[in-house]
Amino acid sequence: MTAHARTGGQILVDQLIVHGVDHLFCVPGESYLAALDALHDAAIAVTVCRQEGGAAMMADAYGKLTGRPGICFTTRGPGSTNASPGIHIARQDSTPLIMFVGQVGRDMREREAFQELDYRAVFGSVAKWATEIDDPARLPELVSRAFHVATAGRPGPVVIALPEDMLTETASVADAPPYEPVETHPALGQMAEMQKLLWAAERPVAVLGGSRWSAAAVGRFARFAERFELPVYCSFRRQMLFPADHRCHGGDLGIGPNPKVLARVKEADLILLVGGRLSEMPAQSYTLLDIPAPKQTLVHVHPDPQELGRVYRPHLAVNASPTAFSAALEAVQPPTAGRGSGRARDAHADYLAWSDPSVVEHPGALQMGPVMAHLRATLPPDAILCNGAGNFSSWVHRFWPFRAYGTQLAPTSGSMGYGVPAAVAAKRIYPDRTVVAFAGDGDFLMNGQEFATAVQYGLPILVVLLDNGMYGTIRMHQERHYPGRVSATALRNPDFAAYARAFGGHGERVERTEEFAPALERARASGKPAILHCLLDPEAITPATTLTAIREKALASRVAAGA
Ligand SMILES: Cc1ncc(C[n+]2csc(CCOP(=O)(O)OP(=O)(O)O)c2C)c(N)n1
Ligand SMILES: [Mg+2]
Repeated sequence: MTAHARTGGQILVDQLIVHGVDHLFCVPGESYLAALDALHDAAIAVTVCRQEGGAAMMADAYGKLTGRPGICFTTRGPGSTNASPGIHIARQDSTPLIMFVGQVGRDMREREAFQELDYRAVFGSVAKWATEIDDPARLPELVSRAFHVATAGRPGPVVIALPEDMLTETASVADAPPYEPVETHPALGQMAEMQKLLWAAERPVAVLGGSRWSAAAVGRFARFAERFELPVYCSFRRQMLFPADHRCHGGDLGIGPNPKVLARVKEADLILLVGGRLSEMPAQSYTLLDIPAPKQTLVHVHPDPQELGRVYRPHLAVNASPTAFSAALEAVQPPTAGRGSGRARDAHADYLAWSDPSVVEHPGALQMGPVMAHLRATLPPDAILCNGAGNFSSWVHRFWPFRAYGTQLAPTSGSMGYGVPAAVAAKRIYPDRTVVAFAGDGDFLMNGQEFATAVQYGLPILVVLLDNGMYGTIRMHQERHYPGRVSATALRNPDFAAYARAFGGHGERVERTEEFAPALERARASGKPAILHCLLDPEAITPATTLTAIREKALASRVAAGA
């Protein structure tokens, strides 16, 4: 294309179009008015949010669902620092994301001008790359680099600061070509070596995690698992990587996992770890495998060579993206004398028993077993389930069967407040899909204001808000370590159903099991964003135990220890 003079703001927005951006999330600021003006006429759906944390989490959700960088725009110091939890999530969750931040004019820098920040310093350790663009003529080059950095190897967040006067200056420069994510393919010799190891193994298992997957890659891995009769486990909050109704699906390595899953992974003689890092949570505080040399034969497949050998010394390290690796699996042959379907079948039977909602009972008039059973019976299999952090999320992780890629939005980084913004983003991207956010009473109020964004854009998300009147997770840990000494974990909550109505949504209070189904039906029929304010007995602290039982166990072990 012939270059004609454009403002920095226009060049920037033109680059977004070139790289295929169709949505972005922002809170406006006077620092990037020229970019906002260029967006006025661009074919990009802009979602204006209520807080930058919400905008950045929406961008992360976009990245998780599409594999393309989620884009957010925030203003200087207060805006960008508000966005920081979303940047941290994208880092820990390996999500491609680019945050553009307004910056003071170039002629004022280094005076600590109004809201000035040194973005390279502030975001340098959390982002994959943090930079500032001084010259509008370099926007095509540096924005192109940002898309490559965000998506290459292990994906992650990029932060780009835009001095205000750079955005209004004009330059004549050609657009960059669209970015191409760089694929890393396994070598033929490595696939042959893996086949040899798999043939020699008696109790192999697969563990799937990380990003850079796709529906096609999941399908290919499933066919490989069938041919090898391989039990497959998903990492913490990566349950959409293998269909729960597949006969080789063994469950997930989450918080409070099925003890049978841990036993099977520990007793495996070969672990095929694809895409994930087996970090603290899935590795059960790093107790699952020995560090640095696991007893099991470890075949580690990861798109970033720096992750291979970082914690665990693999027997075979394969630097490949899950998409490229899964494609190469089609050529790997199972042993001719089949291993029989016993191990995969038993693992799947363990999962089915563990995830059956009819087996749980806990104190209180509202029972989560029937609630989850009702959701399983009424929501479509491609519904997108979102959550933030807190014990409430264990109801989703254990009892919702994730059956398709692109149906789970949950922070492996354990950041509270993720569920509602993720649901807003999901519904904005896929208006025809059912989108449900699970939230705790603590979790909800971290970014619950984005419910207003759902109302503003007419996005009928459903929020199932589990209110136990406390930061229950922390109370649980308190009872374990300091039994009976409740400190800073109790919450006095608003009427969340009235909150929903005040925002222009649909709100209902659910106190008893039998009230849930009709309330859900009314919520869905309303066509509005809805909150079901569910009152959960504080004793129902996990699907497996009560608060009192945890406290008594801790007190008893103190007595036993002579404390
Ligand atoms: C942003 C953030 N702040 C604090 C924490 C620590 N934290 C983890 S879970 C939790 C409590 C969650 O409370 P709630 O949402 O009510 O869920 P519950 O555990 O009661 O089910 C807290 C404070 C966190 N993970 N993230
Ligand atoms: Mg709570």
